[in-house]
Amino acid sequence: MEKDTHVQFAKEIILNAPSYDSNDDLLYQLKPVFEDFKKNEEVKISTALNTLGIDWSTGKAAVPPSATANLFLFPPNGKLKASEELKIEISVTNNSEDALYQLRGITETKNLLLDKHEFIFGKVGSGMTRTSSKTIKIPQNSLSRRDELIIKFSEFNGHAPENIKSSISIDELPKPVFSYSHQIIDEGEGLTGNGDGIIQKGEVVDLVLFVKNVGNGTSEKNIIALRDLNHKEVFIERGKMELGELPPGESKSFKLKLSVRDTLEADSFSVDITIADTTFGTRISGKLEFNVDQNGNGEKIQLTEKVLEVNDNYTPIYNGKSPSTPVIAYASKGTILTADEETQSWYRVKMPEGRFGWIPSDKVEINKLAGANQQKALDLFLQNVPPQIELDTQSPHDTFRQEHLSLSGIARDDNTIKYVYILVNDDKVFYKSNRSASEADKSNLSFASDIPLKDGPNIISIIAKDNQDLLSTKSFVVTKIPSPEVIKTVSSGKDKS
Ligand SMILES: [Ca+2]
Ligand SMILES: [Ca+2]
Repeated sequence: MEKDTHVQFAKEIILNAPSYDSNDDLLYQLKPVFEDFKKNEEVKISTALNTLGIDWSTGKAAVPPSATANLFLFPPNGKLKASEELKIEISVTNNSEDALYQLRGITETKNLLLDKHEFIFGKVGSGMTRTSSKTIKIPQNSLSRRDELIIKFSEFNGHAPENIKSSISIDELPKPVFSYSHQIIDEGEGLTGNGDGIIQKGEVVDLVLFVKNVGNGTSEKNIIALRDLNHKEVFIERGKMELGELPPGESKSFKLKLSVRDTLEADSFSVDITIADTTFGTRISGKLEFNVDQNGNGEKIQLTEKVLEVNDNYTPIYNGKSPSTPVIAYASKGTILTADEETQSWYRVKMPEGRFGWIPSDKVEINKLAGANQQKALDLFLQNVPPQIELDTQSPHDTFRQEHLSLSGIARDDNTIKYVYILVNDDKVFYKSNRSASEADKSNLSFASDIPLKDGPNIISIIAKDNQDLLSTKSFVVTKIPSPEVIKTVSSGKDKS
């Protein structure tokens, strides 16, 4: 606190405050205090810069010196990816007889990350070249964008070199996209249940959550949150978990204990789920819904040992012995399954990781020739997959000085796209519904729009929603620079006299 310049300054004023009649008087009387303070601060700055090898002295130049400034960017051309480092190096060469004093440069750009960085050169003597550089790390989650970078100089005697400029183009990193499925298991160690895959009152079941990364980037930091369980008679063991690293195309599963009290009267309950990548901010949110069977067991379950062959393609395997339970896999024609329990109209079949599913008995034949070892692991069916958005242009952000941006692409879904809309800085500029699409076309929706741009950065977001209300967003920044102002060339005015 004592070292803080403002505190020091205030202290100085209070200690030196004389009696006064008006504010003007006070300011007049305090002038020497201000001057002293300024001088002291200048000495401090000067000393600090000196230790960095910068000469912060002042002086007069008889002849306005001429200097040339150069800008070097690394990577060259200022093109880089998010998470990489950008090096800005500026050198100033004094081509004249007299020195430049307290020379410094400052960056000016619409990309706030790169804006207002200072480059201190100090005194640049005749024929000398001084260099100053800075390295800036682009955050992993930076959106794609291209910005103009201007370096503005200032010098003690007003003899600053002319502004120099370039552009910086950042490509975003591929992002993770989550999809998920769930299943309950109501029979096994530590569980209380009848094994029919349907929740009844009084059961303690495993809730298995599957998360798959269907995006193109790895998720490193993430969180799964379960919230707003809508019944007090239901208890879920954990509300928050970390997924851990999840590369593209890979999936992970979690088991949580879920207890349903005997006193539950409702025939369903739900819990909200959010899976979010904390680096990129990509997330998927939805509801896990559970039906509670109030009638008890229904058909009697018996142990069995049978090898089954699936009759048709796309045959659903359900979580429980009811078509109202979630589908956990689809089996193709000829798939061999092993049943360990049966009722009159259902078989319970073995699934990977000690799980099980149910298939209607009229969808399979008993295969006496095949062995139980012929059952192959069935692919997990992803119950909740968000839409994918593809743009026709690779780098729509790589542009300047356009009044409009023509943007087109397609949104695709594993099931049905509801609509696509486009935001520019939170203003909706485009909307297209898929309501009139035929059954064959409902899984995709193409879009095209001429988007008006405003001066400065335009954050453009394309958002697609599917029939499960799952959202996908694709965002980038297009910076529109107004036509360059006509810079007046003013003669220096300081005549040699
Ligand atoms: Ca059950
Ligand atoms: Ca979907």
